[in-house]
Amino acid sequence: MIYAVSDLHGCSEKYKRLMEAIRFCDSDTLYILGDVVDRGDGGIGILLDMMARPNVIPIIGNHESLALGVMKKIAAVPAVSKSLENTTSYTLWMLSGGDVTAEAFCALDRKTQKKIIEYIESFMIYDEISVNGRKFHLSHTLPDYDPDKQIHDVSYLEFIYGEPDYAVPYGSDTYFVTGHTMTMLIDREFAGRIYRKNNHIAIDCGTSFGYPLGCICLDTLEEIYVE
Ligand SMILES: [Mn+2]
Repeated sequence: MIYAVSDLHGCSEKYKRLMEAIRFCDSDTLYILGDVVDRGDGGIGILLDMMARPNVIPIIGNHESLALGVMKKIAAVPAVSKSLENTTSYTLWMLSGGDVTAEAFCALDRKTQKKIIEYIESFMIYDEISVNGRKFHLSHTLPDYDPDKQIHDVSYLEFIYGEPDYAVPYGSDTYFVTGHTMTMLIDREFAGRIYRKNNHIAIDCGTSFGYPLGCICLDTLEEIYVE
């Protein structure tokens, strides 16, 4: 089976419970649509687990993008230095809940730090797959709807910071699976649940704010939730 989940935000216990709930095995594939780190303190632990699983396919989110720049600087010096604390990227990361991730990253040995950097650098920006005759586009987020815009015209920043128009179907024969925007902010009726409307499948249920972690099986469109 092929599954998709997003915005784990350091909630490593929910990640573990999800893997148990879906009985994730070697023949399965799990897409993680970004924002693994920050807010909750288990982000680095989740990344280390993901790295050891070739059948987990990571797609980059804005939080990894932000973390990556700072992680590279931290890996070049023994810890967070005073000069680093004064940089815009570090301040932005801290304002985005990166303090717990920075702390866990600094506690790692240099070799593991480098492995994590290389791993994040390998994250895809988006993927397009067919499962059981259904087409899926998977990315952290999408830009505003523009009928003239092809997917290869979408910029990296739009794929990690964009604000999709969930009221508009972006395609007639493709499901657009995204995270980044909590479903309760799309439509309050979907608070804590996966949003499925207009060929959109929005899967960030707001787990880092206490809502369940939502996961969708792309073979069956079954929704799985763990508390
Ligand atoms: Mn995001």
